[in-house]
Amino acid sequence: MDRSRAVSFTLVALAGFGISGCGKQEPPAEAKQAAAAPGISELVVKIGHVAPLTGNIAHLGKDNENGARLAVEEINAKGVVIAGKKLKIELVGEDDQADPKTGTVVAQKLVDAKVNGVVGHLNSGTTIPASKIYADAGVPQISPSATNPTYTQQGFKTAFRVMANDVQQGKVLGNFVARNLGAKTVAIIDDRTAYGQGLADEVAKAAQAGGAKIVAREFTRNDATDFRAILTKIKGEKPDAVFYGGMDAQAGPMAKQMRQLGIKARFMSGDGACTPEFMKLAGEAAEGFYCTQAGLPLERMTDKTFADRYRKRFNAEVQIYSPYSYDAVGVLVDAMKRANSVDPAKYISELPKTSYSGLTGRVAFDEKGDVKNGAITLYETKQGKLNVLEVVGGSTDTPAAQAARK
Ligand code: ABU
Repeated sequence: MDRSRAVSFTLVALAGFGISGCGKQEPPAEAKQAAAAPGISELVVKIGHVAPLTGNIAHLGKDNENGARLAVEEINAKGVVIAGKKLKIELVGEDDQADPKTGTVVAQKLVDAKVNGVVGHLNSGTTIPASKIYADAGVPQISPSATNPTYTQQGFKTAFRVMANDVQQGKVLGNFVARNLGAKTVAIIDDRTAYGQGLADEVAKAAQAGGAKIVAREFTRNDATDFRAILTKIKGEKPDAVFYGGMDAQAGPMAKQMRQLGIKARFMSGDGACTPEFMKLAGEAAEGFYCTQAGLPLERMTDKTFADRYRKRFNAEVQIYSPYSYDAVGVLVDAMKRANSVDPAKYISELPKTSYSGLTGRVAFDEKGDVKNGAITLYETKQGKLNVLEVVGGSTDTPAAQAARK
């Protein structure tokens, strides 16, 4: 049986279930759909989405889910046909609370629910352990935001990522602090997560290669709010720059506490803190902050109407990763279309051949499942705004090039 459980319901099939009155019952929700669309043959596909929807980065998790939901709604409205049936995608959302253990629990829940593919998770610390569960079950997974390189280095045929990784991001940050800012001494703090610690290590390597000295290496937690003890230690080292590997929920208050303690060093972070939420939490202390995003700036993406459609649908602004979760859904459906099947066992072989014209540019994967030509954008905060300083790498896909391919 097609493991997709993307059961195609026709009235005849539905009547068949009704008449027999025995055997395996299909889920009532699917039956209801078929009943609501008499005569229309639908192919119901479940796409799982996982991110923290509670806790101190729920704003980012909700943004990821919104991006995936918008893609699902638009694809459903378009009426995509696969194997002669109209695709009806159901988004199955789960909350992993940014916790690695919960991440594996909800991953197993999605596998048990027979999802056809997964977009997620948000955090590297949840994405990496969950990826083994999806790999064992043969369920394709695309993370829109987990940047730790390990995710795609485990040899899983099911693991893909649609944004650049922390080796690329760390090089840009480390190079910038040492060569462009001319920092001779750098203090580094991380939150001991797979993302925060991994990125901090990459930044340290690149900064040292650029001639800077790492004068302090401290760590905190991803639920901490008070950083004054480690910042006081760092102040004694008088670093030219402080880099934080972690998320906006910590980076915001950390920026404020640095300034309160009179630390004049430049403050930097990666994509997890390169967000509107950081700006809100840090307030005036955000001024002079440098950060990177592991992708293109929103205004340089291929579809300039995305932010408006998002705002209209969710009454909220794009945070950071929703364009990538939007594209991740598109990439899964594109592979299903080319395979003419929603069965993971059949469409998975199409994913490595992907050449998808997405909102975030051209999506194609290297042999590990990492996006090819991932961009890194470097930002500086000036007058209360995150301003683009430089875009390094990235695939460009202009509207003209897209039109030419149609
Ligand atoms: N990329 C930063 C946030 C997600 C993560 O990799 O943990």
